[in-house]
Amino acid sequence: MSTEVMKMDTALIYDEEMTKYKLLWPNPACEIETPERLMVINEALKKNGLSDRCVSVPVREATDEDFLLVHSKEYLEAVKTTANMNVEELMEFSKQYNDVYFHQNIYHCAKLSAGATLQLVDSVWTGKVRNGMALVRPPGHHSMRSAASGFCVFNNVAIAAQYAKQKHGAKRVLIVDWDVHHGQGVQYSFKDDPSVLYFSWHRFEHQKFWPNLKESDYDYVGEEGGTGFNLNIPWNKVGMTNSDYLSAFCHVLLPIAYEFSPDLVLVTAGFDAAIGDPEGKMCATPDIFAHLTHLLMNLAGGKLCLVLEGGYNLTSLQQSVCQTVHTLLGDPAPRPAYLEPPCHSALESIHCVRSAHKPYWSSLRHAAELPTSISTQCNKSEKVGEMLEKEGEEESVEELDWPEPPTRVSPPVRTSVVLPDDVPYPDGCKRFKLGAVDDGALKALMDKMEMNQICNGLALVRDVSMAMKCVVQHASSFPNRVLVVCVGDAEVQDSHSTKDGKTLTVHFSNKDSEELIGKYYLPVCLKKGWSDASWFTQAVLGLLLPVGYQYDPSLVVLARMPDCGLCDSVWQQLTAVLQGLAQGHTLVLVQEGEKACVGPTASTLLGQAAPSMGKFHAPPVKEVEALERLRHKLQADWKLLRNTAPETGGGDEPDEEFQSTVWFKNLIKNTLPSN
Ligand code: X5A
Ligand code: ZN
Repeated sequence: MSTEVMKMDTALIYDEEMTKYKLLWPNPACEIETPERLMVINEALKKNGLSDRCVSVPVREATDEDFLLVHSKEYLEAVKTTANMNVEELMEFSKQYNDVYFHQNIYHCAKLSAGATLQLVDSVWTGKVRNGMALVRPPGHHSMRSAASGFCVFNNVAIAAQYAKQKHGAKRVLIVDWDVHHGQGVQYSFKDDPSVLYFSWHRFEHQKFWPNLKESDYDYVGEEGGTGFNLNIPWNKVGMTNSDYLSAFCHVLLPIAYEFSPDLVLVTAGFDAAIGDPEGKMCATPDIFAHLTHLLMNLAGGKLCLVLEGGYNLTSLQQSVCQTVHTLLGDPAPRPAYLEPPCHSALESIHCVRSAHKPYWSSLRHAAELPTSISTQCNKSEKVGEMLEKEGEEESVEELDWPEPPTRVSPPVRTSVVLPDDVPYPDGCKRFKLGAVDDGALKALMDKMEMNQICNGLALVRDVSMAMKCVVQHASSFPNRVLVVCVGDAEVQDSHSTKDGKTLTVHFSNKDSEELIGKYYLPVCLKKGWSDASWFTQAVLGLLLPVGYQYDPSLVVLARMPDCGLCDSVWQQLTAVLQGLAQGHTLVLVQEGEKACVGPTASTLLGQAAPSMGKFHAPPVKEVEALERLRHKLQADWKLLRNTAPETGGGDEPDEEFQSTVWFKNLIKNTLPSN
């Protein structure tokens, strides 16, 4: 068993030179792509002490050979000539493409932009750092083999994916495109390539939004050998929120990404999907990027490279980038704010893409078919977008005000462990000194977590059931909520499932206890034979995580019973994703006999990436059906569990709209809705 602490550095790649080109003539479509974008990000990272905490990796110039991985020789040579053009010639040259401008210095910057991306891939792949971000201009994801497009000259991330395959032998690369525009250039590059899985969500509005392509819709799944390896979630309304994005991750991207099991993750990280952006007109707050980042950090053993794309509201842009970099560095994510139910239009899109991909991914095998009645032209009233339209305030998203994300303070102690004397202490953990492993020690540990002096903890206890009881009882003296996740067969006392909702228990066990289901007690069947990766995607990603996010606890208690039946990697993945909740305040209770899992658990609590899970088997039908019944029963109470749009005219619609309106008003009034 290796207790070696892995390198945990985060690379930051930036060069001021990339601020040295700009639009030289009037062009409303292009004026938002400014040098200030990079400048404000750089300033904000410095101001928040983030630059200093990262490893600064120098840029380089991408070579012809690098560009030719994706682009044609003719196009490359044509771009080279722009370095010697006058303004008039640059304007003429730009005209042959869509929404893009050239400048004498843009070719130079484009070489640095792609080169920075490749430097990042090199650093992460070789383990010099564990993850990182490249802050670049020009962006890349719209550019095609022989064409510039949408402010993009060369396709930085597409080049990086090819490069990772060819130079480093990467077998499977996941590209997550959370920019609000469709990266059609990336899609085209890998449309028939099953070794690159491309995921993009994007403002689409039934093809009315730029770049207005039919192939940006959910039913474009790739071609030939690459069929099933292109995932599009079209947003048909503006005003998408944190819940819509989290739903897309829990119900679409993550199950498929885990099944794909990439050995490298690249993010085309545009921040125009955040609130205040004039292009996206969406309403997700900057702190959502802390969660999106966190949720990607346990894929590919943590090998995660983010590359800047869009983002045009300078405030929202810098806040979002800071949230992202904090998370890359391992700082616990803030509690997710403003989680209202996902909107109808988002659920329609999610439903559509899940059903389109059902044939290709075993984790979607049970996904609902598309009802023939689904109206993708749904014109039901839709909260923010609709409200804005109704009030004739087309532009008001830009004037939105939102609270600045809370400052992220990491507790002085990351992981505290309470172990019997004969168990060796894992590296990097702090011994919680209080003598014996008893109730007193557990309570004191919880108090320190509550005071944010300790982030998380691990205790090896004689009787997990008893310890759990003690912990839950003690937590009831706190003002906030506790999520109890219990794995293995055990008596879970009735008192845990308090009616007031101060405790929510999710209990994975061998027993069929459907009759015990309640809003705050979720028994989930964990039969032998399905304690593997497919259990994780179905039960953890599709059920536990959405409920957990919506419940928004201030403490997570994860209890491991004897014979819990999970192998290390799955247990570690579970531990890792739960750390996105409760500001990372996780208390893990392990039964004494389960000593062997102390090391792996501690390493995950310390923020090391969880190892990839083994091979994916199709989940057992009976168990999935039971899980689906549970999800169905619960989705009235826990709306983030939904992965299909409720039938129109259904009972709870007006209520939902009411809630959204209240939420929206709260947001613009700069107040937090009470939970
Ligand atoms: C990288 C990026 C947007 C282009 C919009 C053109 N491009 N209308 O966000
Ligand atoms: Zn964009």
